[in-house]
Amino acid sequence: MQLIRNFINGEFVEATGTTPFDKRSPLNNQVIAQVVEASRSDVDAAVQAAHAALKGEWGGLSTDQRVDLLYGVANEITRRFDDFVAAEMADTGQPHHVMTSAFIPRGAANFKVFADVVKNVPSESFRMATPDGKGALNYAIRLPKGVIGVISPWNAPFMLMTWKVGPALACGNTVVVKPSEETPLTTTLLGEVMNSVGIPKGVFNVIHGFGPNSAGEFLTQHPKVDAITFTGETRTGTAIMKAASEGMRDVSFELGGKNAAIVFADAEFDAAVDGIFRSVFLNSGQVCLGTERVYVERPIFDKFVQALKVKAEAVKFGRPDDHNANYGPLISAEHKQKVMSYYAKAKAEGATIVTGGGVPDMPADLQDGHWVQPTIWTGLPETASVVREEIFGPCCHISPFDSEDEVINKANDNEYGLSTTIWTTNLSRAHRVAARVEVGITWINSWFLRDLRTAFGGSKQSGIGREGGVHSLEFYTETRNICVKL
Ligand code: NAD
Ligand code: 6OH
Repeated sequence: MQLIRNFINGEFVEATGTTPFDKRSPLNNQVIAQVVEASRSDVDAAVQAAHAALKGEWGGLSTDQRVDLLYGVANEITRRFDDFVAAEMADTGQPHHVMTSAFIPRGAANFKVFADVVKNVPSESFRMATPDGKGALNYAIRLPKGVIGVISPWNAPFMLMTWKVGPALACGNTVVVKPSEETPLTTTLLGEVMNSVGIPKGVFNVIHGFGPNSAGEFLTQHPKVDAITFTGETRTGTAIMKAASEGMRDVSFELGGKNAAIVFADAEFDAAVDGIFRSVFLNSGQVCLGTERVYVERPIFDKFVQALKVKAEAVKFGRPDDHNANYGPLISAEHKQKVMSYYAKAKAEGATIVTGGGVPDMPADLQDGHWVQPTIWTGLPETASVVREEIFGPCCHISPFDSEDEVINKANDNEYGLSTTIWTTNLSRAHRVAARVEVGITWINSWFLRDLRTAFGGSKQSGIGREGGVHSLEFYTETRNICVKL
């Protein structure tokens, strides 16, 4: 059985004083690896290594040298593409084509894009007048913040972890990463990449374990962690923010969502159905940006519901490398239980179940996996729990609407504000509605189309801060102004 170890100061190490935990396959619940759980002293060793690395070779590199190393990381990820694809498929059970077309290439891109940003973005400078007429010159320099604690989730583990590690390293920081306990494999593999391309020891560290009273909490409580970047549930963000308040550490949070999609009757119908299908069901609905509330203008409501139902019923469940399959399981038994509890609530609250609502029939070798049916509901009021709460599963509720104001009010009537997708061929309306939906990320006639230079993050309870392009510099560097009296 494979043993997944911590990666501390450039070495794969076993934990001190803890018992390894099981990593199970989402496909059939079989144990596929054992993962060492970092103790408080392991976490301390990782943070101390990261701290020491700031003062060592890494801290002395020029921007050009750092950028070259990060390009090396990206190229090595690409060279070992198949290893990353296999590891991520083993962790999440999601289809091969999702890994190869999106999640793994994004891991490499996350290093390149921020290498380019730090190399090319100038810093500000202001000349000012002074009473003696000679003036002064102000200019800003950006310095790394220090040791960044990176806490990442299970739904797109490699993409979301590198989305933080890329900019953190590009800006000259060092990192200690705590991947989700559900998905330890690709983050660990990245340790091998770091060593093989010559990233100095201690710059990238990985500690495994859980949240409360385990590696996650130990990391966020460590006084030598200078800032914490976290993607995960809003509730977890609250706990991390409390820990970060000790010592005034900065946080960057990408949190939950209950994203609304808005489809106007003038939308290109087939494109809208395809787009909403992806936004509801990609990755078995386990995408933070995914849609769980669909609002469709009344004239096309029935036709739209029917078309989405046909597509949802056509998915083919199966193993990631089964080319006849295109649909994976949920991540864990615990998550399946949560999603199924919402399927039960929808029924109890009186939903019309357009399709799904249960678990699919699976062959014997996959019967113990965490499979659930893509599910569509209609007929519920806006107060229903499946319309209000993040489920993070392959499901949506579809409601009709009659006016722009009505649909905007409904879309905004939620504590979250991560993303939205709007479908219309009326250009003025697209811009008008986009500006009024209270979210960080809006797509018009598309979904999850990502330009990594743009601001990414959530409003309301969906996050704090923006990452992407120059926006990541705000979090991963400390800006210092230098005023020179001439
Ligand atoms: P989670 O909050 O349960 O776990 C995320 C990470 O936090 C894991 O590594 C976990 O071990 C760790 N953790 C848990 N409790 C902790 C604590 N007290 N202290 C320190 N670390 C702790 O989230 P998840 O279930 O892995 O991911 C799903 C959630 O993530 C959903 O809510 C989803 O919307 C959100 N998400 C948001 C984005 C975004 O960009 N906004 C992206 C992906 C996922
Ligand atoms: C959430 O599941 C997906 C988040 C996506 C990103 O963070 C990204 O950068 O595309």
